[in-house]
Amino acid sequence: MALGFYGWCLMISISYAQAARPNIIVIMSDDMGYSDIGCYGGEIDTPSLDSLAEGGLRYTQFYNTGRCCPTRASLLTGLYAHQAGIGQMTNDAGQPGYKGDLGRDAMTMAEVLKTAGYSTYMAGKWHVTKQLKPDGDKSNWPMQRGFDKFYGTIIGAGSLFDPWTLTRGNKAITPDNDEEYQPEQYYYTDAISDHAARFVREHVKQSKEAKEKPFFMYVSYTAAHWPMHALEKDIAKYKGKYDAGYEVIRKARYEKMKKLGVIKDWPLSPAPQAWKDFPEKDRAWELRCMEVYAAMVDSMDQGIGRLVKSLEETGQLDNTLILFLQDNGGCAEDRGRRSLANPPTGVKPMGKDELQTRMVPERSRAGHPVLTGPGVMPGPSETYIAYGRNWANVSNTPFRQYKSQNHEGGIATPLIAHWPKGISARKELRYESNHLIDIMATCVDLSGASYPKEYKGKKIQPMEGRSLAPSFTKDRSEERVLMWEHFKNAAIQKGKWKLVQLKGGAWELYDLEKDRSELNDLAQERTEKAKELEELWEKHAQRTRILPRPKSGGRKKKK
Ligand SMILES: [Ca+2]
Repeated sequence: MALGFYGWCLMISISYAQAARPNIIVIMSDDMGYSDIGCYGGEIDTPSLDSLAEGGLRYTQFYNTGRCCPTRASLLTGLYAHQAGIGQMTNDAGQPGYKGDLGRDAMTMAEVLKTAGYSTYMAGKWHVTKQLKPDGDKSNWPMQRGFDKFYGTIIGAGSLFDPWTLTRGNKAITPDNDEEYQPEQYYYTDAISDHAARFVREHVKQSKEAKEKPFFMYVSYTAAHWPMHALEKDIAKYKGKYDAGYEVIRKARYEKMKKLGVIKDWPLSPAPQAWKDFPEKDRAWELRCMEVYAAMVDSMDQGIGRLVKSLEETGQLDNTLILFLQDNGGCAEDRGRRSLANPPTGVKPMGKDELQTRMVPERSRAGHPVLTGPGVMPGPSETYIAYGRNWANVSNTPFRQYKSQNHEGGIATPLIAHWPKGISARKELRYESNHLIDIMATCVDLSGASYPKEYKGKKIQPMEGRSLAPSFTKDRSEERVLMWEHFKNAAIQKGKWKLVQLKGGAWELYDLEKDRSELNDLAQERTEKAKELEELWEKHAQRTRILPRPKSGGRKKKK
């Protein structure tokens, strides 16, 4: 059939539009503070991320939800976490916002981008379902929620040498029995990076038709979530780096951040403990915790470097939007910071096919007991230790509070955007306020997808966010309203004002332009503003399924 002139024009414009659509890669790390990576002020060596920032944009006011699973639910769906069904953890706490399983009236970015012809890949941590059993219901696992390929973990935490719920596609595997991936030494961060790079190479090796499709990839690291597990070669690089103690490192970061422009001249929030007050006998152990933490971040950055190289070598880098962000702030949890009362005895090596069934293993695959507490030097698989509150405070420089809370220390994250073909800015900063909900809107915008109203017979909630694309050129001035809630930590931001409460306590009011460290509470001074924001929070809380809250409080008993 002859196409005629207009037919040809249409063909050309369609193929141009398709060729112009970028690949999209969202990289997220786990339990890291706003100041950890080099281009946001940290002393940790992150040349790959720094180079992405040099070639693109850094957003200085981007927000997550403050905790692993709600952040992933929000990121994947473009909704607030409660709307996606995961306001707290991945257990069913009863109310609609707290089902602990990704809702069916929400779509993942992979599902939406597939409707626009994208190939979809994922490597890393899923953590948006309560269904963990390898022989159970997998309807909310990555392969059933829009991904063509998946390598990673279904649950939120575990050993980095023997991850709990390690899965390829839909199949439970162990580091020892996975025929497709047998590195010299298994380390989860490397495994995630290697699979991300492999998916890129496999994508371009496909048939010509398949290769011309753009792809979406979600790379969800567990670095640097506890336990402090890293490879000795990476830890060695940081030996002695933190010997000066918390205050010196924190001050150096603070000054560097101001110089970089990622913070303004806000005061430095107080620290929970001075270095001189930390017990001298345990200082070598405390330093080692931070050295391993830095090594975990370093190793992730090396992996991101390998991913970028795979894009370069396959000619994909120029038309790939890479976004890097963190899922919540530095983590003050004290997991593994006390010695075991009864260390396991008589443990045996694990068989090749024996699945890891614990978040905290009692033995390594080689058959050594897993130990915790001061004196047990973290790093290897036979240890399970968090880096603790004091280092988390350093990670969160200059902000207050930690992971799971809605003060800036809990919810502020770097966001790096790199896309040579689509972002002409180089090494620029953006100061406007954005949130996880905006990533879906950005994907829809750039892919040309039309966001469905219905999917698989279910009505789909509309997206909450706005596309980042206009900010690729310059900051926008529109006044935004953003919401947070997690275990009765709550906040609302409207323009420069933020109302925030800790565990259901009194509302505090801050002027974020002058005081993003949240040290000067204006709630008593500006009562009308506080009241206005509180009413707005209540209104949005009804709409976004924060309310009604679970009757039980919703916490699952510790295993
Ligand atoms: Ca996390």
